[in-house]
Amino acid sequence: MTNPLATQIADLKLSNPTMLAAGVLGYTGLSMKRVIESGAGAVVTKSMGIEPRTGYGNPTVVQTDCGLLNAMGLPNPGISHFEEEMKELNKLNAPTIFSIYGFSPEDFAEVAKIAVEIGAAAVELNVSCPHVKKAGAQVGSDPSLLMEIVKQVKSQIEKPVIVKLTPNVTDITEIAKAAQKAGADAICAINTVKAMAIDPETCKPILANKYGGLSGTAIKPIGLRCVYDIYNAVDIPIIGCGGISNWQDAVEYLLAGACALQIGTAIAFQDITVFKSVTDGITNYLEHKGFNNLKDIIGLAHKT
Ligand code: RRO
Repeated sequence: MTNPLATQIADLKLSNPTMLAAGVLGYTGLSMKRVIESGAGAVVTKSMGIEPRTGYGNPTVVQTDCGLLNAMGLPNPGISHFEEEMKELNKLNAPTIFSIYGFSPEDFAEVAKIAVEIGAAAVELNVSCPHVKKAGAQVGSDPSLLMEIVKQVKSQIEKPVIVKLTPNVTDITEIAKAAQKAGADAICAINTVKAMAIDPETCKPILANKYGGLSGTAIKPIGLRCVYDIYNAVDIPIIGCGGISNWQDAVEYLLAGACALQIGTAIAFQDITVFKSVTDGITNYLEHKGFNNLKDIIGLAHKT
């Protein structure tokens, strides 16, 4: 019997559409193993670069009324140090996607090559962190620079290349089209929304970096709109990300055109059982509505 929740991104096969989003529980092999065992179809690591980075000073995270605001500043051990962590993950059936970043197209290409050498099933280019200068959203808002990054990465690896986009641009579809033109295999939308919090007592911004990225339920309508628009603009698969915390959110993203879904902040507000509750909920929805499989609902909101 075929699995109604099976989905595919280029040659990457997933047993269900849920993935661990980059940045949450993605530092160690053991934490990602737990996420896979709790039902995620794939995991994405914390973004990694060539050199280790300590990131910003504290406070790096603030809880707001409607989600989390973070400015971690890309802390990571450097890609090579991740080889050890992959020993656990390479034994499992679900793919590990490496989120990578760089300060130039050459950096991205070098990190991507190492990622694949140590076991990445795909790479996700982080061109969308809202608050690291000369990386992240600064490169992902420039279509020609983005194209050069994608081309150089594609020339180095055979595995699928996913491009994670920032919503902090005037027209996200222009960036998505540039990524497709340069050879990207998939788009992930969206990274966090640039935001801030101020403490009335100290009269100062709370985050040490002042600005951060907002994630969680507040950004779901923004992510949904981006996926809906990108679906009309490109022909490559879209991974929905932003504020997914239950099966209804997941179904909305599928209807908008996503073929897979990333979950991050909901783990902080619930726990890792969220992957199973989301997949169970999608299964029940398909049955209840008389759909055969995920393909029946991907992009369906465009046809009504
Ligand atoms: O590390 C971070 O501060 C961070 C990253 Br790399 C990102 O892509 N998005 C985000 O909200 N924070």
